[in-house]
Amino acid sequence: MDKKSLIEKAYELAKIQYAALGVDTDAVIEQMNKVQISLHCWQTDDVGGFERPDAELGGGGIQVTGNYPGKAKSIEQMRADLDKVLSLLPGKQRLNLHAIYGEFGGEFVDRDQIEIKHFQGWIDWAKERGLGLDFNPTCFSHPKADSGFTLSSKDESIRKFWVEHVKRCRVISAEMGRQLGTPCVMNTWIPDGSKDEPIDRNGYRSLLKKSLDEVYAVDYPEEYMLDAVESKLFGIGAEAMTVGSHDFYLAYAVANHKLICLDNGHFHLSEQVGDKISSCLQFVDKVLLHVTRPIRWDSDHVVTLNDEVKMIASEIVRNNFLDRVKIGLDFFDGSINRIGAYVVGARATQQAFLIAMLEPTKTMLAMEERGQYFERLAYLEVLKTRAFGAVWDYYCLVNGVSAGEDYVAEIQQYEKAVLKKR
Ligand code: RNT
Ligand code: ZN
Repeated sequence: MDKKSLIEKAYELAKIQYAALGVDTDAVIEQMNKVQISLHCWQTDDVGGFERPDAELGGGGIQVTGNYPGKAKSIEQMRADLDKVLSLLPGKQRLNLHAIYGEFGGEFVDRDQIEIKHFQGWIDWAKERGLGLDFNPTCFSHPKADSGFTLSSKDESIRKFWVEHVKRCRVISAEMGRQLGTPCVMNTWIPDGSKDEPIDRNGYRSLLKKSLDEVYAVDYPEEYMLDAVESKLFGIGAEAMTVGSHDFYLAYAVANHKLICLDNGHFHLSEQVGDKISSCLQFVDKVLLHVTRPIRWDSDHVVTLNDEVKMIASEIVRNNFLDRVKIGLDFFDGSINRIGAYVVGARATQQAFLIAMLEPTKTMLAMEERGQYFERLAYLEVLKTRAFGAVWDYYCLVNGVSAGEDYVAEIQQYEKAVLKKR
C-alpha cells in the first residue's frame, strides 16, 4: 500500500475509535489551525546573533552546549533554516526574534542604538510568508551585562543603557505588529541576579520596578504589540537571588496589565507550569509560554512529548484558553543537527495540543462532577492508548508536510546539501 493510502486508512479507523469516545477527529484537525507556535530563531545559531561576525552567547546564566556542524552564521543561512523548519511543520506558525538578530549591515550598532530599519528586512521576510513576528530585547552577551545586573543595576549609566535598549525594542515591536497586522509579543527577560547571598534584595527589586515603569511609560495599541515579563528561579552564576523572580513579575504583570511569561524551565522541578495557567489567568489577561525541557536544571533541552508539555496543552485546550495563551518555544541544543532539534521540539509541542483536543472533555468533566473518579481515571488511561499518531499523520498529510518518520530523511538531505557545506 502506498504511504498516502496507509495514512488515510489508519485515520479512518482512528476516527471510528475516537468517535466511540465522543470525539470528532475532523473537527479536531480544523481546531488545530488555532494553535500557532512562535518559533524561537535562536535554535538555529546557539543564541549567537549577528551583531559581530563571530558573536556567541555570553553570560546571562544560560548556556548552549555542543558544536555540531552546520550552525547558521548569517541572516541568509538562518532564513534558509527557518524555511526548512517551516516546511516540516503543519499549520501556520510565527517567528520570534531577539534584538541581536538585526540586519546591521556589517557595522557595529550598540543595543541602545537599534532602530526599526535594522529589522525591516525581517518584517518584509515575514510578510512574504504570512508570518507574525514576536520580539525580545537582548540583555545579555554584552559587556554592560557582565556585572550580572542590567535593568536593576545600581550603576545609573548601565541601568539607563538597558532602559533605552528595551524602550527601543518596544518601538520596533509595535512597528512589526503594525506592518504585519498581528500583535507582536515582546518578552523581556533579564539575567539579573546574584551568585551569593546579597544584602540588598529589596534595592535591586525596586530598581527593576523603576526601570520597567520607565520602559512602559509609553502605551502602544494592543493590536500592535503586547508586553510580557519572564520570571526565573536562578541562573548559572546567579544562584542565590534572581531579581525578576516569579513573585516579582506576576505581581508586576497583574498591577500593570502585562503578560506573564511562564518558561517551564524556570521553576523548581516539581512545580508544574500546567497548573499555573488557570491561576494566572484569573488575574492577567494573557499568558506567554516558553516551552522547553529542563533536565535537572533549566537546561533548555529539545522539547519532547512528555507529561509536562501534555499537561500545559491540556489545561489550555480544556479551558478554551487558546486565545489567551501565546505559545513560544525556548530551547537550544547545539549538540545535534539543529534543524532536527528544532523540528522535533516544535512537532512535539503541536502533538501535545492535538492530544489535548482528542479528549472527550465534557464526558470526563461530567464523571468528575458526579464523583465517578474511577471512571475518570479509566478514561484518562484509555486515552493514552488511542491511536493519536494516526490522526497526527493525517493532519500532516492534509497540510502537505511529511508524516511519521519521513521528516528525518528530509532533514538528513538538508544536512547533506546545505548544513555540511557551511
Ligand atoms: C533564559 C530565558 C530566556 C532566554 C531567551 C534566549 O533563561 O529562558 O527566555 O532563553 O530569551
Ligand atoms: Zn525563556
